[in-house]
Amino acid sequence: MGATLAERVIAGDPRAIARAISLIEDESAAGADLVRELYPRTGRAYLIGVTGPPGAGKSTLVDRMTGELRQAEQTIGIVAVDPTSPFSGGAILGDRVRMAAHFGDEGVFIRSMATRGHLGGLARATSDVALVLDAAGKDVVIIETVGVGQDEVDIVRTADVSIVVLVPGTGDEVQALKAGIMEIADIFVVNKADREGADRLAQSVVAMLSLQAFQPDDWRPPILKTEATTGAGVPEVIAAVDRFRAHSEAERATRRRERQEYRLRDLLSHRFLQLAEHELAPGEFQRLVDGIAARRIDPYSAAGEIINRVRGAGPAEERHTAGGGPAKAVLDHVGIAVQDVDKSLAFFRDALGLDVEVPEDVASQRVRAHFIPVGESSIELLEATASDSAIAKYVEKRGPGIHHITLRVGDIGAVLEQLKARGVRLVDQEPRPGADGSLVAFIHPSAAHGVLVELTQKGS
Ligand SMILES: Nc1nc2c(ncn2[C@@H]2O[C@H](COP(=O)(O)OP(=O)(O)OP(=O)(O)O)[C@@H](O)[C@H]2O)c(=O)[nH]1
Ligand SMILES: [Mg+2]
Repeated sequence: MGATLAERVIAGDPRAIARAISLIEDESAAGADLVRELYPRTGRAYLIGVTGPPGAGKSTLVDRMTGELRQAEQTIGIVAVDPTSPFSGGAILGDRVRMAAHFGDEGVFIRSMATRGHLGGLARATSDVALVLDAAGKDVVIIETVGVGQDEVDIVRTADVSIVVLVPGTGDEVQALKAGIMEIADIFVVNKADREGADRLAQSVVAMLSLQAFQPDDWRPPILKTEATTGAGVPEVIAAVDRFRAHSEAERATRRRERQEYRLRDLLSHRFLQLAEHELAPGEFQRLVDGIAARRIDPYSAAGEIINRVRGAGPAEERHTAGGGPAKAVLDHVGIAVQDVDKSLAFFRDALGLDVEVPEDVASQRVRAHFIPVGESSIELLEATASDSAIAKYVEKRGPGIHHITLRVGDIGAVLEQLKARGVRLVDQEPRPGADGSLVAFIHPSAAHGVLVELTQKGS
């Protein structure tokens, strides 16, 4: 008694599995907690992805494959992603009927998932469901998706083996090629081989593959003909999966790592969006969208503004100047105009004991520059190499000394806008390209109490 949901899932209890999947589909916090608990118990199941055009016979094939695998005493979890499109509005019911053969078989767990309601998080929800089935001890997890959207294709692409199901005579061949699912196939299945055109379709796949250069050790995707309704050709599909599994043993870790990376990125973008929505005032996101529609702001600046807002709400030590204003800047460097870079380098090295690296001069705009790192910031020594350079004029007029300070900001465009709104006199009205992909702009010394202030935004 008193076993947790995770424990019951791990024990393979079908009702617990169903409950766990519902939690995940609801995108509830409980679902995330559950995945956290189950994750250490995953990684054992072999993940088979099956995709192809609507109505290609994927579910029928999966059903037949399940029958074969059950004979080999493998336990199976099936996730059928239903696009709820006009093509297959009845697919959930259809899947249930077709899968009825396995009804009551404890070794098979079948679940249909709707694409709708996941707000682009379909891949995430599907992988989490696959994790549940993996943790529940299923030997093989099969995911069926219709190969029409990027999400659906990605789900299958990152499986341990990807099966692309094609069907003759419907013009689907071309459609499938367009959907970009051809290049993800480890195994091609031409289903409905009883129909006319199956051989021609198989030939066109052969022709397509012959355009690719395969090394002798490379896996060359086989093209298998099946008649899923009768089961003809299905044992050959299972045999091909076995061969691929043996062949790709070494690469499987890489493939799985790719899958984890994809998941992490997907989760991160999802969570970042949530965070951004949380940081913005109600209706603000929509106002930004309105602004973009009305050409008041461009999408890049709008995104930049949102990112700044989220950054401003970051860890406490970064928060003291929340709001993304100019004060959020950090000191990048202090520029000192000198008569002779080498002599002043020697001073900073010998007298102050700073680590002066081998001088790596930046020669531009008629100056020689050398940076000395000091903690998070640095000192930039500037020597004029032409008598008409700004540095030469500065030294002539004022003697050597501090020439400018450079503040690093997150979004230089936004900072300039704020300064303009305050009527601050600027040397540069718009950011201009600096070194290493950075953007720079100067504030006029008359506005900054006699100091020439350079703003910079690091290149990404
Ligand atoms: N003639 C013939 N019909 C088949 C074959 N395989 C499947 N079908 C039929 O094709 C129809 C669609 O099969 P499904 O298995 O639902 O196809 P699906 O690809 O899962 O469909 P969606 O999930 O809706 O995209 C059904 O009526 C099947 O009976 C086959 O090999 N030959
Ligand atoms: Mg189906």
